[in-house]
Amino acid sequence: MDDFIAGLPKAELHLHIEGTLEPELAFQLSEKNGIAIPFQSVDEMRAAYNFKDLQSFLDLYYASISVVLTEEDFHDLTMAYLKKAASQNVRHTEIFFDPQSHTDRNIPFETALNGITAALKQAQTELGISSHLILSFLRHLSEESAIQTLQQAIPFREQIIAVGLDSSELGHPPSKFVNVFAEARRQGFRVVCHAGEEGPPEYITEALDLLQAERIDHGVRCMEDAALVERLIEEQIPLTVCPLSNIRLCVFETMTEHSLKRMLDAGLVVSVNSDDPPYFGGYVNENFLAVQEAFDLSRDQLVKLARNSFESAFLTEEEKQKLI
Ligand code: ES4
Ligand code: ZN
Repeated sequence: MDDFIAGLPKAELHLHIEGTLEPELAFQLSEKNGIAIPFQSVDEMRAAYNFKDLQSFLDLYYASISVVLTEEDFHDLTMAYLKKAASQNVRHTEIFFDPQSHTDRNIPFETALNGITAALKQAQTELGISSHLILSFLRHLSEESAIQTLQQAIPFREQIIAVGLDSSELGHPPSKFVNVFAEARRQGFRVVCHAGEEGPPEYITEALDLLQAERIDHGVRCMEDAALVERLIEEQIPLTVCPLSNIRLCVFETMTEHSLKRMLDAGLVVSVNSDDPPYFGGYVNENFLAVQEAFDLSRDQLVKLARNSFESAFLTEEEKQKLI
């Protein structure tokens, strides 16, 4: 089954570029940039990837990105992920970046954006992997801060396909961001939203009704609301599920309790993604393997999950056909 999963053409639609920082690169950048990290070794850093909930992970995620400073650093971070993804037969990626986690430490918006987009272009040519970029607002910050971030993105409108919403979910519902998402839609951005990871099914409904989200990130708690599940199927709203992330952040205790199989059986458009791979113990193939083992998924079910990833992407039918 390992070989079968490895051979499947896949799209990865739920991946935070800041969350792809491997400890080895973190130490290299720490030395190069003279920014200390609170760990003695790569092993000690990896051992700290032990989380009790989303917030305990986010605290380390925001602290760790402090070593990434220059355009070249953003390029190298992005290129390292794209090489890994291409090696796993990922043909297309839609990558989140969190500009506020950089502008808040006085790194210009365009430093992050230019480094990331340079790597996306290089990987298209050198690795044959295509990519889109999604600007994600940090939901623990104010809507005003999100509006400022959207304004910074306007000159780069053509390089960013969509806007999203991530970070601490509980207490920061989609309704907090109605105005900024309305403006983003007016500017022509597509819309996705993290919802129903730690937050209740009502946040998924808000993301659909108030933000007009076209795709839901995680959404695993939708199974608590039968009417919502019916709607998600009816409207064919894709859900980008990240199985290892959900286990590491204690959304589910064990993989056999994860809602992915029930979601798939219900007819929801679910895909498998890696979220923040070094932190959660695996890239996309490791995520596929973990769910295959937990649910004894058949080859047909694995093919369905991989096909769903292309169906859920912001690609034209013609672009999809070329990639599969
Ligand atoms: C995230 Cl797993 C997860 N959830 C919400 N926001 C995030 N940012 C990076 N990873
Ligand atoms: Zn995420």
